[in-house]
Amino acid sequence: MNISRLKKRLSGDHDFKGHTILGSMCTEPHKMAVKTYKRFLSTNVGDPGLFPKLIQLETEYIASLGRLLSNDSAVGSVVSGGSEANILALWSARNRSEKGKREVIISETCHFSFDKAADLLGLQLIKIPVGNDYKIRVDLVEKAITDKSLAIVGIAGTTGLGVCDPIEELSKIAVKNNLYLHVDAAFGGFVFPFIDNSPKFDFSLDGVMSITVDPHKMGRAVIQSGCIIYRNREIAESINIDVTYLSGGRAKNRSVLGTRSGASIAASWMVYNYLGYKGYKKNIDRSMKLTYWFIDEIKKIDGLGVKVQPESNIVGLCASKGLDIKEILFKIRERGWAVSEWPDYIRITFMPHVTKRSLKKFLVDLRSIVQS
Ligand code: 0PR
Repeated sequence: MNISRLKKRLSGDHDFKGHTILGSMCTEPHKMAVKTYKRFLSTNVGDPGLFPKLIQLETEYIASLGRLLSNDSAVGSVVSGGSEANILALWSARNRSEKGKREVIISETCHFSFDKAADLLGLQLIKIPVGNDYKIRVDLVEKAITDKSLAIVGIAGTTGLGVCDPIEELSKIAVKNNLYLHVDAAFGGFVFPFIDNSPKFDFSLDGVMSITVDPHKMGRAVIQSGCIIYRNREIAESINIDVTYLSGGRAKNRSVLGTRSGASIAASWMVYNYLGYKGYKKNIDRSMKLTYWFIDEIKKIDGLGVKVQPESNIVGLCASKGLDIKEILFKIRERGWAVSEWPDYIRITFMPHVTKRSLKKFLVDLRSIVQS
């Protein structure tokens, strides 16, 4: 067996270099991330005493993200992705709360990782409808609070449409009712801080206790890299487990996983420092330009439109005038495009690997399907 045989066996799968993936939140990692990841592939920070300098790097990286999100005393971990980070956030919220509080108020548009978290942690999600802007209805959040309420979750960059819940208002409600507020910025965490006049969603809001931010989405890092960032150490430590037998010495563990990739930390740190604020801004500016260009092109096609004016680099493509969006989806997939299916729209994500050239080809196919 050799690599070329394996490559041949796997050829035909989509890959980001082929530019056919228009519905994913992942992308081709930055070359510096890949190089760094390879170098530190065998490191396991689940045994932190073996890699004290890597742990220092993680602390530094989390602190940098904390500062980006208006918090000088942020503590957290680089974990496997947004799902793990969301589970950890609700785990901390639950461990710090009084007994009997088990309801989590959250938008109906939340990522399915919260359903997993609730199931695992014995919590109940109280799902709140969204308004015409596809954001959680704040009036209904207030009404949903009971003496069993434990936490509120706001989403900064929803999975379907990339919009930001009104976190500022959620924060006020959380403070007033003494509830834990977690913000799922798995997608938006590497988007909104780099867009001028974007909605407020970070630790500058008093109620926000933790934020999920994924380097393996718009952060240009490698899969698996997610971050859970807590407002302070006390929240982070509420899920600590003491591990006594490690080769590097006794340590506290506070992730879902035991064995944990040090390469993800090193690669995320590297790409963050390599690109810097300017690099990330350039990255998202490019994506937003493509997003708006694409919308202008869509408007020229009779019967197609967008679900909502985007706040990030995600567009919900919808149909009117008797066109059937499911039929369009089926036919566009048949032509080799990988797009994401939602009840009444197709999600297109304008990630760094997406080019104008591939979008032009996609639009040609879309036109021919709609006009046939
Ligand atoms: N929170 C939000 C808002 C998300 O959109 C996602 C995933 C998560 C949490 C969970 O993150 P992990 O998948 O890292 O655990 N959103 C992506 C989505 O559903 C996941 C994804 C990525 C799906 C690439 C497909 C794909 O090709 O779109």
